[in-house]
Amino acid sequence: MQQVAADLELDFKSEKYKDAYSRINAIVIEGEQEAYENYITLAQLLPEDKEDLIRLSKMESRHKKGFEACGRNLQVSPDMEFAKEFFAGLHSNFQEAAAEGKVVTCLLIQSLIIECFAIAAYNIYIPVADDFARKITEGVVKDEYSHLNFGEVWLQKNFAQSKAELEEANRRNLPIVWKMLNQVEHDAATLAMEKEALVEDFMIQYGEALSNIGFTTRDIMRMSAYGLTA
Ligand code: Y39
Ligand code: FE
Ligand code: FE
Repeated sequence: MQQVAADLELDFKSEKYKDAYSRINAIVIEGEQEAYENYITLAQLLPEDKEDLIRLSKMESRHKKGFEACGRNLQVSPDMEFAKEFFAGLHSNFQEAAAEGKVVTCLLIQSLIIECFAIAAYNIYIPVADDFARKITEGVVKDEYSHLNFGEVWLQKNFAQSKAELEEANRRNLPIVWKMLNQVEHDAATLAMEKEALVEDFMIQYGEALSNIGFTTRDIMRMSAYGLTA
């Protein structure tokens, strides 16, 4: 067994671990599936970037297969119903934005918020994962940085005309992320993933992304405060 997991006395075969894993694993599988669909939708909205976006969507479907294998490896069946419900808020906001052609909102939801959430979760999971899942997750997280980068580059190029829509989309979607984190806090802790560490990593990634796009420190402080009390 890997050292960190051994020190924490994580028992990947225990009923308690597997029960929590049935929800966290499902969230990740559902998240990867939604990310796959979201990049296909974005490819339709951004014909100029179609090739890149289809490439990202294929990466997401590979990630999904990898995490399905992680569940099977621990003999856990993912609670997909729970996971669908977990993503419902971000899912419907993305769908609504896509239907209105609001590509900036779609990019904020998928390429900034969801990617930063994934990066934080995978970074925190890697040191406490079982050997099989750790290798898979290490490969996946590298891809997620490239997905975040796609959103940053596009939004940075189009910053002036996107700024107001980004602020509004942040205001509407960031509180949903805090609610999602609160909902999984207990299960994440069972996997030795602490909520404080997840919040910290998320805020670092998201704040850096907003800065790369062109927001000032002052903007970032104001935008980050939304929904912290959710
Ligand atoms: O872009 C992506 O691949 C993102 C869809 C994946 C999201 C994974 C969401 C992880 C949240 C897990 C929370 C565990 C505490
Ligand atoms: Fe992914
Ligand atoms: Fe991704």
